[in-house]
Amino acid sequence: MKKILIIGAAGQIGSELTLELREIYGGENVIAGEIKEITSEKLLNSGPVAKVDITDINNIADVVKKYNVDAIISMAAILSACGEQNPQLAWNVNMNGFINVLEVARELKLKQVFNPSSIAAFGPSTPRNNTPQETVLKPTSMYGVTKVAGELIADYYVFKYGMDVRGLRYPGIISNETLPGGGTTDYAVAIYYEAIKNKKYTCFLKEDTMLPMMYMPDCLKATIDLFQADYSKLKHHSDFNLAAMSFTPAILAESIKKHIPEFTIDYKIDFRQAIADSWPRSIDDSAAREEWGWKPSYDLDAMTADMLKVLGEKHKKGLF
Ligand code: AKB
Repeated sequence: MKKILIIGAAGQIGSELTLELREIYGGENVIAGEIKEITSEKLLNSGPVAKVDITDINNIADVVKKYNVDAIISMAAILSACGEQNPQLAWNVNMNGFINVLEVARELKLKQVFNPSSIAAFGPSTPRNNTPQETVLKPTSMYGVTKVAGELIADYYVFKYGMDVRGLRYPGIISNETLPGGGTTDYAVAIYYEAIKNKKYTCFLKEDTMLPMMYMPDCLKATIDLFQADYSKLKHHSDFNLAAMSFTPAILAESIKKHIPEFTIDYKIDFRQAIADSWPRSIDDSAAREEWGWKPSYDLDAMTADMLKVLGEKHKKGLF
């Protein structure tokens, strides 16, 4: 039986992943590690919580020893837009923090480490359409730099120490439980909240900015499928391309209009456009499909229908 520590358990992905893993492994076997105070009743009532600062190696080691953890999922990160406001912080959390996780895992002989990468690992010189698994990795954002360095250091620990370290390159993730914080793809979440609340949205990316995206249920499935995959069958380890759909703000607005015809979008472009322009438009994820059977379930219209239904109910209850 695995004992899993999730670092960043109150974040956009961490909050839902923690609950999903508690369903699979049992609440007491999944420790919600978070630097902030956890306020979600669902997280507090379904299993242990621990204060974890990823930049403090002794803090991580203490929690791992206290709960007999044998796998760490490291979801704590400073995302692309925040990373450009504070590049040093992004390096410290994303890189030094991840090395802390790897070192604790090496010293305490943990069975597994999972660390997500991102489409931000690619840069302007990468082919932007159907971006291959093996390609140029020269990002221009600090977040991207930390993601490439994270992939490389993860593979180093695999080859040097024989450790089991895995990860995949998330596209923009859209969800209705916990808001993302500080990313470039965040518009694709905010637009649904605004569509329901105000029937209009002002987008910080240009209307024709095509980016790879994924709905949270597919993100959770991909994460758990790779986490549980037979390690001996994996040729890649920490850098799997992952795809579900690609769309622009204008295409997303059309999808919303099918449910809310009066919805309007306008545009006020900011610094995040430059980040988006350096990323792929679509991704070739055939290695993930071949090595661990990846297949997404949601396309844009299926996601929109579900997002508007769930958020519509939350809005009626006065939750936003
Ligand atoms: C971001 O926009 O920074 C993230 C990502 C694509 O990794 N959502």
